[in-house]
Amino acid sequence: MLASILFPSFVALTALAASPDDWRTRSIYQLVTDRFATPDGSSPTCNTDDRRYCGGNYKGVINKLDYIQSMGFDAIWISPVVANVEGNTAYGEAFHGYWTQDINKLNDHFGSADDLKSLSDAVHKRNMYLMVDVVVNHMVATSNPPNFGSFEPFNQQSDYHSFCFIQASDYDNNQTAVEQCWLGDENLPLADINTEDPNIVSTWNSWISGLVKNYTFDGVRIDTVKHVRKDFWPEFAKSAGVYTVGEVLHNDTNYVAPYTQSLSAALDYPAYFALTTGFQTTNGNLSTLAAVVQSGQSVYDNGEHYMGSFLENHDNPRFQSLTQDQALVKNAMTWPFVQDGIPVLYYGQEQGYTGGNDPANREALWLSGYGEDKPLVQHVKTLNAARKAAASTNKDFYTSSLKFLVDSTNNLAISKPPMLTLLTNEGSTSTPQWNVPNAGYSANQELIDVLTCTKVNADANGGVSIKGSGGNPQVLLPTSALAKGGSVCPDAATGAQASSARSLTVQVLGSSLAIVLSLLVAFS
Ligand code: ABC
Ligand code: CA
Repeated sequence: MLASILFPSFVALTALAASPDDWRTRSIYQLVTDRFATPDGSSPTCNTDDRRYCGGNYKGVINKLDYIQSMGFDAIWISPVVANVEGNTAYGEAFHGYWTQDINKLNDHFGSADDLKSLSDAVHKRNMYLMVDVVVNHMVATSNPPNFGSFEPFNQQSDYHSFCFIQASDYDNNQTAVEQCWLGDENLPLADINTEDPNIVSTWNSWISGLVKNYTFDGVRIDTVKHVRKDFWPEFAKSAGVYTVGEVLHNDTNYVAPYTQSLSAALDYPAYFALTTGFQTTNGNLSTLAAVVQSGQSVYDNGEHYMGSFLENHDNPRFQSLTQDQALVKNAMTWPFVQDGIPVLYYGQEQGYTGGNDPANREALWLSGYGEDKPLVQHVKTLNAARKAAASTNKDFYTSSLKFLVDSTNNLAISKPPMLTLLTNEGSTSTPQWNVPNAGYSANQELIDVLTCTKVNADANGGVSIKGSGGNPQVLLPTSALAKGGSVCPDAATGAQASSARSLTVQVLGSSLAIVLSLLVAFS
């Protein structure tokens, strides 16, 4: 009896819609559903050049949740889930999920509706979040003109903007063309949906509301946001009812900014461009990254908070196809975990994958063997843990905005108390030097670089002056911010014992008790 009362109340608690504030404490693992894990743990060959389905699916993801969670991720972004065009096209099969044909059916290459619900349940049981990827801008056509009758539900020519391809020159000076002409090319046009039509708008709004509820998604990544008129988005986001993060593929913060007013946030493409160019060679300029981020802090609706911060994704060459200097790689990888927004790591980065442009950057992860002893897996694990440790000692960690205390061509010092991150693009043969006179620590405070567990003391004024080695980044935290017996530098940690597991149990029992009590009151 008691159990039957407790259990549904717990389920109801975890099913509360996740807001931007809920997401800001999270760390997201982006995966390509077809390429992450097979259901039976087998390792079929997967030649990225073939652009074919390779056999990953929802069951595979469920079986590998330990791998994701043990790196410290507490949210997952999966590929679009709806039914796509079947068979081979000019650019292969729709294994990535972006080639919609029917918005009311699922892509059964990834599993059944029940499989997707099982994934959602399995993710929630671990207190993780699930983010779905959605496309409202277009349907895929295998001919031009398209066979409009093959689309569901938008099966009339009048449901689409009249045909024209977006031209490269439109991107800078013709926003109407960006919104109303078509993506794709003659080989595979992306038929551009008439998102000005009120019936289509209301279909999309009820569709997203239903999708999120049906599978209990906690967040939505929205594709091709800049290709749909801006005033389409507020109602759509509201109908989703959860955190929404938009893909606005542009390098200018001022171009991206307006979209942060109607969606919870955007993927931080402007910072991405500065990040990759800043770290891909020893000649990059890190002060550009600082300038772009400072601009974002002032022009985005919530500053850089809630933005999705990433180094890699499925549309761009992997960072290790640009450089394999491991010091540069570690520095660049550190950024998303030490800034104001939400870190997003693209699957495979932790395994050192080196694929270039689409389709080479969509390698099967099973070919890596999911080794957890790899240096970059350890790097990611430490960064996730450091972020959580910083937040657990400073309740304002997530809500406060970072400051660049050093922003030179080759060195950055990023303060997000109690964390101080030192980055350099001088490369693995360098011995970088950071002088940060006003780091904000107390006099002689004992600090530790969590990446190497090397201790250092702040000076009498709370500043730090540090000579690094091997061009490596440093992430400094007070030793008192690390829990004794925790996962980060346990031998040096002086902070209180980790208690999160215990406090979660107390919370759950507490809320269950409250519900039992209110039931008793209701029935008395
Ligand atoms: C397929 C093949 C490719 C082939 C291509 C022609 O067709 O796989 O090998 O080259 C999906 C699939 C892709 C597929 C496409 C088209 O569909 O995943 O494999 O490519 O069939 C989103 C998704 C993406 C998805 C789609 C379509 C959209 O993340 O995975 O692709 O649903 C534009 C869109 C952007 C879109 C991206 C792929 O294309 O805006 O939403 N991504 C400029 C433009 C951008 C443009 C970008 C790339 O080029 O401004 O709008 O993105 O074409 C900066 C500037 C930017 C500039 C960049 C390159 O430089 O500030 O403006 O971007 O400095
Ligand atoms: Ca459009």
